[in-house]
Amino acid sequence: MDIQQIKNSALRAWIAKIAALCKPDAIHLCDGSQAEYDGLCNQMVATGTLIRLDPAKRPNSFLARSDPGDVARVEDRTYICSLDKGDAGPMNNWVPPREMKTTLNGLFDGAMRGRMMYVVPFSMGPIGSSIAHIGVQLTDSPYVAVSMRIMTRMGAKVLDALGDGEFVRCLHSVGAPLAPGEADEPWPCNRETKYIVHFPEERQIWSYGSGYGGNALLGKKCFALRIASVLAKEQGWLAEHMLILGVRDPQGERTYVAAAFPSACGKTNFAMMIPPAPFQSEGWDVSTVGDDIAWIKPGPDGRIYAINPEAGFFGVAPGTSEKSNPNAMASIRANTLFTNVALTDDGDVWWEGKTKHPPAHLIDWTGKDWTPASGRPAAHPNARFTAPIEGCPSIDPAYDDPNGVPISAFIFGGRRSTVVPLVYQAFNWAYGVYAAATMGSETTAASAGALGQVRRDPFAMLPFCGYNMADYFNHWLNFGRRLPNPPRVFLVNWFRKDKDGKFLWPGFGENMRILKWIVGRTHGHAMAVESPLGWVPRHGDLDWRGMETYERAQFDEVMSVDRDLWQQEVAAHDSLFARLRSAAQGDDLHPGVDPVCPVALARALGIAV
Ligand code: TSX
Ligand code: MN
Repeated sequence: MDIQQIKNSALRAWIAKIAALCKPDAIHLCDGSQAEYDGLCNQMVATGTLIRLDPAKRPNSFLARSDPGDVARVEDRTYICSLDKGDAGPMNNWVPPREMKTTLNGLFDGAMRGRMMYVVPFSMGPIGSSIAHIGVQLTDSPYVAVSMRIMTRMGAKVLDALGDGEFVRCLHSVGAPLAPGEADEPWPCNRETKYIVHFPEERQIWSYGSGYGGNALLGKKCFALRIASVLAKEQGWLAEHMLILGVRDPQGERTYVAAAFPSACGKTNFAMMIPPAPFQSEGWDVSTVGDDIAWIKPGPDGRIYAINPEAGFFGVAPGTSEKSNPNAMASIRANTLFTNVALTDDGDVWWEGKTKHPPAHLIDWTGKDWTPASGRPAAHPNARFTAPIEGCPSIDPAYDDPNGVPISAFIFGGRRSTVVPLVYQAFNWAYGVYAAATMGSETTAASAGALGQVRRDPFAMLPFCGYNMADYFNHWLNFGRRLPNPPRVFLVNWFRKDKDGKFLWPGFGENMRILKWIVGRTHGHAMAVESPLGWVPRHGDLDWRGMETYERAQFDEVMSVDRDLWQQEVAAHDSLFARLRSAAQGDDLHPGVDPVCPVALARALGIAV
């Protein structure tokens, strides 16, 4: 396909402008075909960027090993460059947009020398859906181009749908221009300089220096969360870091819920959950609409409708197994791009937690020989699979429905070994917003910083909100006020432990018992009692079939709330809000913020503080 064939004149002009700046050797307009994908993968095998896995064991699948310094999102290099600093808020890095443009224009000048510039038109959401939006990514990374084909609807059909319409401009370079005749690296990137920059008013993303995941696949965190959250606030919808799942009851009625969890809480596992045997044989079923991002808009009937803007899974490999997530394992059986996992001697992949016992020999994620005695992980803890959602056995029948699916409940959760009970239902929308805003999760070995510290992650959006977090809370409060029958809000914690450090709840498929109660509550037939925190199930309000050996005392413990600990919890909530409040008050350029006061809200709700 030729650039001149593009009908959208603004797109043609932008491509020409960026090509003049970045000076690539040539331009390739991606049509999104299988032949194009195969060609790019073969080319990357030839240059050493990809290793083809054994076609019998992993058909049409590849392994990539990144630069060891380019293995995760770089939050300290991520910027929201709104015109007004107050619009970025205290949780985002900010630089005046003009100053940042000067810096970036310098970095991108000639950045694509010696490389191809790929033009990647993509739709976030079903093509033509009124909830979907279109972006175009310009990138000098073929790895990114093929990843975008898995993770989004990509190619010529998107240009047809775009017509003369608006699109989000996504510019990406690995930031490693080649001198004439210079040999390329298998994973080019810029080891010194990385910038992940959002210009919300201009609907633009400029990403420099990294080829990895959320830094480089700009449709995902950068567009579908940071830029889309700004669009959503302006236009009255929600762009959220949420999975979407459907629960089919034995009568065949499907109830959809959206759920937000911080990282390392098993979001993908929950999205693909398999109900226990007694539920299955009765006709209960859980289906997957998405595992990471939800775009949610009010419909003409007063309900709210969600789409998954993505078309694939970019999941953490370590910990994924036939035991923890059989649907994920089936999803990555073929047509999958693995990054930073270990390579087995027979051309397959392995990672920590995939099997109980590791193979006797592997090539680790850095390309070195590895044995169980090596004393280091074989896969990087943030190793990933990139796989099309079509390969997922639990894919929901409405996954591709342009109308989206109606959301009946929101679920929020974190990893808390103490304090927070297994489940409670918020008394009302405003209280649900408060509980989601004050969500916290304990750091794990996979996250940076000290182990077991509670880190506040409001709505699991802390790294992904493209504007002021206080404005975001207000947007949520307003969104619910405008709905005649807002979704019910639930809080869960699968990770409560006893005094000996043992998990009090088995989790995984057994979470179906909580999910069934949640669905029952949204339809007004499941029973509950009022507690200081919210509506909670009594033992008899949950379906225990198949789990009769779970002791009543254990349920009481996993549901228990200690008054003194909860007071400390509320004090921690208040210090989070104080951060937002002082930032708003200290910034006289931005007087419009109306911060939420948790203590006042808690008192109004009758919680002792
Ligand atoms: O994903 C998890 N979920 C949600 C599943 C639908 N994990 C894994 C989190 C790491 C990403 C969980 N881990 C869950 C959970 O519900 N619960 C736990 C804690 C746990 C771990 C092991 C056991 C029990 C609980 N093992 C036994 O009970 C034998
Ligand atoms: Mn995520």
